[in-house]
Amino acid sequence: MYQELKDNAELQFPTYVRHERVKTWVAEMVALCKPAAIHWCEGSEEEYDALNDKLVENGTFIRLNPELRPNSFLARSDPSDVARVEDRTYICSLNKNDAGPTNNWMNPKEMHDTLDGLFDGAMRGRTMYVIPFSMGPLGSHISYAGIEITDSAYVVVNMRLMTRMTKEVYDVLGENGDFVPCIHTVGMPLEPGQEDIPWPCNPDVKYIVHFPEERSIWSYGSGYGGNALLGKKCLALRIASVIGRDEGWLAEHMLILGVESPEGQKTYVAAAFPSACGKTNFAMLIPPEAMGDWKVTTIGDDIAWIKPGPDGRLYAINPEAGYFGVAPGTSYETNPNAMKSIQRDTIFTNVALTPEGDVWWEGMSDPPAKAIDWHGNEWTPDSDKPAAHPNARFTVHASLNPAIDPEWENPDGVPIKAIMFGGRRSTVVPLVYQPFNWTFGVYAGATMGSEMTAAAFGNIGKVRRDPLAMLPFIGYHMASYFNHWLNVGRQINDPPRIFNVNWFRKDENGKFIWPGFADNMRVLKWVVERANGQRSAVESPLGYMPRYEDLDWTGLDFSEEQFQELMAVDRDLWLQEILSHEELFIKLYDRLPNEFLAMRELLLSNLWRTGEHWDVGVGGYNS
Ligand code: SAT
Ligand code: MN
Repeated sequence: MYQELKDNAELQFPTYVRHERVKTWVAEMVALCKPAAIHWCEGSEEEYDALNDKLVENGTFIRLNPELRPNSFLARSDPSDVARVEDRTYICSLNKNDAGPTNNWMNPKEMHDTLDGLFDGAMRGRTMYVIPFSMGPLGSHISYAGIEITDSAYVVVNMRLMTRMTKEVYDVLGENGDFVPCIHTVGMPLEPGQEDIPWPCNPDVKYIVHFPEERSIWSYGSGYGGNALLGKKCLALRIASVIGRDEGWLAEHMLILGVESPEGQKTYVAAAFPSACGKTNFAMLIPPEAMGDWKVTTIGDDIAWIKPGPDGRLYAINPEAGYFGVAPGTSYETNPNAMKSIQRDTIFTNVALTPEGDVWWEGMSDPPAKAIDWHGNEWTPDSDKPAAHPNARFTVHASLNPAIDPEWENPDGVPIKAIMFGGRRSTVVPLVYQPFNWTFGVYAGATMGSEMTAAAFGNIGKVRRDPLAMLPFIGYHMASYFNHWLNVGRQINDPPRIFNVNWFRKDENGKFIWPGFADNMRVLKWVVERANGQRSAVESPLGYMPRYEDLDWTGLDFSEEQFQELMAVDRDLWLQEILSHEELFIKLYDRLPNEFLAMRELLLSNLWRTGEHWDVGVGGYNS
């Protein structure tokens, strides 16, 4: 339903909106933002097509060649608006310490005053869209509804691919169901007669704000990704982590995949890796043919909501309905399923345009002789700048993934048997180990880290601790979050087995030792069999480890010496590693679980017991 709002026109509500709080809130936002029109989104295909046409007309979208990429579009953002802005992201809890030392905080009242000022008239000359969406299958007891108000049509069409956006959400809400109000503006009102630009945003002022007690989200000034598609990181992680803390479940930055053995045994695994560690690739992995009839299917590639079930196991859903994947580096070699998913009905942002009207990015294939880069300028392979922005993205509905798991929309979720943690570490951390129990596993997750690769972070090679890959996404005190994980473990009698992996260890010449990608299936197979109690292991100082003969090497030439090098535990390096865990713990001291200090002591005692250099070939007891 569409209504122009000239001269104090009275706001009309669609008949299907029967929820008083929704009506009052939308009316308040109209009064504050002063849009020229309001569009109540319903989620239909006609609506989607019409908005895409409008975006093409406005110059935001370029329609790609329909023969090469049917019903697909390219958007180029403002060069200042290309990624999440962590330094402009706030958790405004009443009590500063509830946000903890890893989050930006401002007093909620002060922040509301600031935002009221910024949002006053922020949508002048624009249409306000009201987007009803469900994170998770509609009506599932694990799902949660949100309503996003935005003045960006680009956000609407992306939300339609990334969430269940439908007016049926209002039926689920009824007259007083719970929802998370999300308000977003690009922060660029149009004065009378002012022409719009393809990517409106506010280059100077940005705020991504969460009010955990109110369970509301306010976002100002950016139109890009997680800053603007508020169902994703803002709702499904930051606000949901608070709801999960209060209600006894987990909102995690994890992919979920299914593994089917040649015998037909199905096992579900969740995994947390920091950004730029190949989560989407792992979620869509195609096992090496030589290993036989193993299958990997995708439930989700970024976020998992995990709840204890009545049988004492943990069940997970993917709250999202689509993928917002990094394009550069995606190819038929690295991720064939992703390439097949984006052949049609896809929105590309900040990739290059070929002369044929198709897309290209670094790492996709041999470069085209010429292209138009993400700035809209002519580009050739001789250019010294990349054709696609390194954070260029594709947005596509999950149903187009050829490896989608048949249970991906099961409202009860899937039972999680194993949880994997991993970072990008060129030394120290072995290819795979299984911490001794849930508590050790939570410690491993809490202390995971990645070496910084982007020069922008400074200190290339320094380890950035990214606990459970949630550093930018936890909505409360990080150490309370560790306690919450320990608590969840106490409430289930058959917790998933936890594993730590590192695909990125290098040899003394700086070369990756592990081939990665499809061959990660070899590790995944061990993980799954171990979680199902079908494999013995060796006890290392860090946890249980596979011996060389425990991994399936069919079709891969990988020597026992190489394996030893990948798995070795060097005591002196681990002593430094544990010292650097301390740096994190000291920061989180006031709420740190006592157990973590005991874990540290046990790790130290193990390392001293097993000697200077522990190696899986010589080591340990079997168990
Ligand atoms: O922009 S998103 O937050 O959706 C993706 C990311 O930066 O991790
Ligand atoms: Mn992510």
